[in-house]
Amino acid sequence: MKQTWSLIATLLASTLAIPAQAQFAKAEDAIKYRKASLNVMAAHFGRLGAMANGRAPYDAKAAIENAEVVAVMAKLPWAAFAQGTDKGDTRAKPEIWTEEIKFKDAADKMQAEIVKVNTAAKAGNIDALKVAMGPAAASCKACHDAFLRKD
Ligand code: ASC
Repeated sequence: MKQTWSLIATLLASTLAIPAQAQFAKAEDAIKYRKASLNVMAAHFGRLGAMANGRAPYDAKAAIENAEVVAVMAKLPWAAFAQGTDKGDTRAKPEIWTEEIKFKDAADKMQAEIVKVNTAAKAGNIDALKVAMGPAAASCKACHDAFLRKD
């Protein structure tokens, strides 16, 4: 019985470990991937921000396209914050791995705000977009303040 439990525990542990290991051969690959997805997200979020604050003309179609890219990108970085990817060319703080629930909450919060940005973009209404962009930008900043080194 003892052996069975230890076998189950071993199998479970290896199953849980599969996703990150299967996606990224090396920590460096995971770091590059999460930075790339966050950078693409930031570029498209920035274009929405420019429209929302009047630095760029409002273009309803472009707003929808940018919001859709942000929504897809917003899902990607998190699997790349696997255990063991804390060292290297990264400004990720150790708290990402010591306060995992708080980190996940911050990631979930951002994605929830991005859903609202998409709804606003699809409504074709600049005022709705402005309203949605504030909390979305705040959710980016909250996560950076807690989990991104400043150096
Ligand atoms: C952006 C961007 C971020 C957020 C953040 C909001 O456009 O690239 O990371 O907004 O600066 O405070």
